[in-house]
Amino acid sequence: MLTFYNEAHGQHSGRFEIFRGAIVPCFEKPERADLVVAELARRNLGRIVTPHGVPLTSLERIHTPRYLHFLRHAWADWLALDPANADKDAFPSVWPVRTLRDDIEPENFCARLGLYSMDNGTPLTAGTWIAAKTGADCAVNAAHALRLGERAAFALTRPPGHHAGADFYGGYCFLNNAALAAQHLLDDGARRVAILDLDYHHGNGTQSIFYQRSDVQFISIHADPRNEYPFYLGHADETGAGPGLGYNMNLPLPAGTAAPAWFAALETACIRLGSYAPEALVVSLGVDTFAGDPLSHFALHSADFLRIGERLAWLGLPTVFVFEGGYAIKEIGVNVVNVLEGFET
Ligand code: SP5
Ligand code: ZN
Repeated sequence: MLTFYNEAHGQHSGRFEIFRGAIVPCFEKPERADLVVAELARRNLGRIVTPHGVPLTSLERIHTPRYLHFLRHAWADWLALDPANADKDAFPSVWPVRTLRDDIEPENFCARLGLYSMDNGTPLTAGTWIAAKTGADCAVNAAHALRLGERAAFALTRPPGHHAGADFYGGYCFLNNAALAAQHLLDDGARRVAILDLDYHHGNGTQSIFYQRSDVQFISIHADPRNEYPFYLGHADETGAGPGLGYNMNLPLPAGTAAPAWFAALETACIRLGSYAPEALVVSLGVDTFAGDPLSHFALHSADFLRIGERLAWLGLPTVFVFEGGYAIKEIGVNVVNVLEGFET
């Protein structure tokens, strides 16, 4: 399978995140993509190429100009506050919840960090913009490869994307790579595109981007948000709104879910997908459903990832895989490449 990979991803490397009052090393780290690219090469799964840079107008198909401007200039603004910030990551400290106003963009950079983010688990670093941008390049190039005749392509990106909305970051995500790929497929002429999100966490960003639209179907299998990040979205009763009503499907599953129940949900997703009859598919490929994942509480095993790929291939659709979460470092390469190999065989 043709893979788009850009080593600039390594420039996004957070120092730490905050978990239950403790300062812990970032789970989302450069090694994740390095290990997947090494496993891809080891198993000879096809060409690994560097993407062409896409224009900012491609990103504006999904993200607001205001948010992109913020993100592009964030590091310089952070340094402008205090040159000593150079060796600190930027974290938000105040958010416009409920009765607070979000219609006026504050001038203060720390306040703008809060306006454009959803959590304090996502460090913004010196290399965040370049990494996120070249990651988005991978996603858009992978989508474009389908028009150039590939049956499938893989965007090996990080930071991941599915928690990022049109104008906010969070959950380790800054630019919504899957949404950008889906939009590019539409802009290339597809009439309907489906996004299947298999990451352990609900893809709140992707859902919110397409919630009112019928040209992109969003289906997600994930941990029940009553007890898992992102907590405030991902329930089964979220089915879309306005013209998008009926084009959003959430399949939340309880902690401890293992292969039988997970694959039953995948079957439900595939049936809904088939009835939508999309012209292409984007898979948000998180492997944090793995039993050994340090953040998660599902119990898929490495061999199960081969079966996922086989089932997806059976849909018979031109497919873009976009890398999302997965934090079990030792097995991350095998788990991701198993999906791709299962798809190809
Ligand atoms: C893309 C993606 O998978 N984002 C996930 C964001 C989850 N952020 C919350 C992390 C909570 C940390 N839990 C640590 C558990 C250690 N036992
Ligand atoms: Zn995840």
